[in-house]
Amino acid sequence: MSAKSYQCKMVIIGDSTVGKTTLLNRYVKDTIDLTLQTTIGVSFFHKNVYLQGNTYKLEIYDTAGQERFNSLVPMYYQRSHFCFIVFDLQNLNSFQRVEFWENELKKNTNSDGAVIQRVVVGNKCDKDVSVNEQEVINWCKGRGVHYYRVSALTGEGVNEMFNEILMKYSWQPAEDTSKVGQTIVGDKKKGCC
Ligand SMILES: Nc1nc2c(ncn2[C@@H]2O[C@H](COP(=O)(O)OP(=O)(O)OP(=O)(O)O)[C@@H](O)[C@H]2O)c(=O)[nH]1
Ligand SMILES: [Mg+2]
Repeated sequence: MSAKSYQCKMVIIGDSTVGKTTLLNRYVKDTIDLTLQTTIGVSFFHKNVYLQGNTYKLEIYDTAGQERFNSLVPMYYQRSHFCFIVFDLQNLNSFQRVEFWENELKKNTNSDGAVIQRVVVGNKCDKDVSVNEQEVINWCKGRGVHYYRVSALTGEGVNEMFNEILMKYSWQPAEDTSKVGQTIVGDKKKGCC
């Protein structure tokens, strides 16, 4: 079977300081920047991943968690395959805010019937966890949302999370926009595994 290439759009949301940018730096560059500043507006990450003989071209939008940027974020939900809602396992308030972010996502999508896979991410699992994770698991189960615990600082669980969501969950690839050489984009079946 010939190797194929798929395009996948992702967006990452959640309160300020939960570690969204650090998580993407860890995943995309396998490094973290301890002098990192709060994100202003939105920044963009790109990564090619090779899994089971196929290439996945990821476009990932890193959004600002600060309230003053809230109105900017919804435009990045459009045509996304996955939305990561990140909270800080050390900060109960950031988990309580996950519901706010999920509602924002719901309010601003579905006009075209597209399904976004929602992934709740508990970051900073390298520190003493103060959020009750059973509550998180129950919250996610009740809503059909996937849950992962990771540490952007140590890298624990990060690659595993991205690999698993790409391979395990159903997502509809983007339209074919590149058609370069032998690359076939956009014919991945729903329900990939
Ligand atoms: N201990 C620990 N600290 C982390 C981890 N991830 C991020 N941090 C720290 O948390 C702080 C905030 O991280 P950012 O990645 O800037 O947070 P953000 O969610 O992008 O924040 P905004 O851009 O303001 O929305 C930084 O001091 C990071 O070093 C982690 O996994 N463990
Ligand atoms: Mg940031």
